[in-house]
Amino acid sequence: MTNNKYVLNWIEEMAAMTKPDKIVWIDGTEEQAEALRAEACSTGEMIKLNQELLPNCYLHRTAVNDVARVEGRTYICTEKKEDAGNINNWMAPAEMKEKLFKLYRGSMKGRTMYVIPYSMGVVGSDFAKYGIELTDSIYVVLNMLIMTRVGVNVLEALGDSPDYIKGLHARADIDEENRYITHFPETNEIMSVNSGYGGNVLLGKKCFALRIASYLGRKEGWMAEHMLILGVEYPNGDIKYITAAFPSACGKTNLAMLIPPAIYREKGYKVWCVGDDIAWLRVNKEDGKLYAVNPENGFFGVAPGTNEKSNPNALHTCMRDTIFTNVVHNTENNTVWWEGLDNNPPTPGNAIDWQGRPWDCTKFDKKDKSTCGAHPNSRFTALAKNCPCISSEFNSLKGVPVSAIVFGGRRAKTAPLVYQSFDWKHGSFVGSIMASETTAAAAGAVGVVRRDPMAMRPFVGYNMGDYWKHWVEMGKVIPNAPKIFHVNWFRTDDEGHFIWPGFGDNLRVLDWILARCEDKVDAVETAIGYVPKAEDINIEGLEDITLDTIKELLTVDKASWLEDVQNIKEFYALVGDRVPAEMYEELAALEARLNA
Ligand code: OXD
Ligand code: MN
Repeated sequence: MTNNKYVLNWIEEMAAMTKPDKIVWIDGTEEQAEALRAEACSTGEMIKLNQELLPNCYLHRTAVNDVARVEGRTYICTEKKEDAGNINNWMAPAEMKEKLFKLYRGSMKGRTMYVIPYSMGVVGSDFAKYGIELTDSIYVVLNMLIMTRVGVNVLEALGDSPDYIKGLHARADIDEENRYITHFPETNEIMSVNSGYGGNVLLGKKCFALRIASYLGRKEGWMAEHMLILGVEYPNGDIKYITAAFPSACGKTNLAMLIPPAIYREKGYKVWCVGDDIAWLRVNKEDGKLYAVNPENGFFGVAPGTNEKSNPNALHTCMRDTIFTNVVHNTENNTVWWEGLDNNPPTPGNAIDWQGRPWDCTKFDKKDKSTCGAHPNSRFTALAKNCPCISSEFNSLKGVPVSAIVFGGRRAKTAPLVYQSFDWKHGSFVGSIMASETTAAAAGAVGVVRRDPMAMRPFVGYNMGDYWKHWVEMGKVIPNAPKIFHVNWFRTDDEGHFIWPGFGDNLRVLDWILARCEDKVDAVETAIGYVPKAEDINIEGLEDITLDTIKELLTVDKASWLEDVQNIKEFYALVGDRVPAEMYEELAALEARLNA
């Protein structure tokens, strides 16, 4: 399919090491995809679901020990340790490769190596970057066909250039002890071994579009961020775009596809989804604005909790052409189910859990994860074009102009519902101090509060301090920069209940944010930034929310912020000596304002 000698030589080298029985090039055609689906079903790797109810949908189960990203085994391999920084795991490239090559050697014997040429971004656009993933997993091929743009046209666009990202994935023995997700940003390489879970093996996503791309973005003057992109359409037809960063499993997919509350719908508001997870951002030379594209082609969404109320658009998106991973198999009608879908789980005798065992829904106990039918991090891989609210700009070559950047976290008390930063530099600081609770998307303890700057803690492909410096520097080269905000949907009352209704009602907050961007509404200056006047958050049609509730949601408790300042100092110390001076200036200024 190509004469590119850089590509051909590399594949030859990788095949000499992994020793597959054969090599198959993925051309992006439906015929080839269909043949691979059939093969995966014949070996039991996938189950073909009810084609009337769920056309072109399949179910896959990963190994029980392989259900989430593994941050502890994710490495950034730069020549110098300080270039990876203290937040990333680091190993010298030569040392890591020696270790990996032992694991790869002969690992594809008796198997097929698939060559997947793919593009992140629309092929041919200024944003697009190309990659080739070699894998011995049909599941990976079929997921990549949904999540990225795959095919011959990628190779044509690449021509005989060496400028592509090399990705090697081998399932090997799915051995946890020898699982490695490794990145070599200085040589454009990604190597993943001993996993079959999406986040570790769909190398276009977190590995390329965030870790490698963030490194490239710094080198080339653009940004790769863990952000959704959405457009709010006003009754007059104007559409304003927002990007937003939230830590994993804080409802990014739900926000990206939100349905406006009735009161907004009646007025003619609409929300359009451009992306739910990753944004690539570049300065547009013509109007000096920051433009965003979603480099992906599909959604790799968390299934549990997705339902007609929380996210009807996601639910409709995954009714066709979808691969479900680690959800419950309803054998009565050959469909799928997960916790939080509806109140009708398949009955005992008709249900197989994510581990492939008979499942009894009557034994389900919310507090005991082992009784779940679907794994808490079970997923749907679905095509963006099937989403009812996909933006008409989804395939735009130039991207969409960003009015506002929104950071968010899951904070029970400290952060108010929304506040605006004073300027870009302060906004970069606000991003750097983001904090949230850990979730099921990553292996490890759940419910522990941790700092997650820009929601990029697991995804920055270089030193976190340098990354913050890049943020500060970008602010100087965007003539018409977006305004930067912070939101917190998760504030709780004294009994631990969420105060804000969230979901579609979050549009009320986005509405205020966009009004600020257009200078249409005042705000109150506080120690942490600009906070809305309570009456400027539209609560029309909200039953349990009064002006006083909004006031409560907007309070800035100086004592807990001063506590937070101490925690931020510790975190900055951990990030180390490349924390830019600008961040310390902002931190000192915040502390001074809080003490004033
Ligand atoms: C994800 C994540 O998107 O973990 O899967 O952030
Ligand atoms: Mn994510």
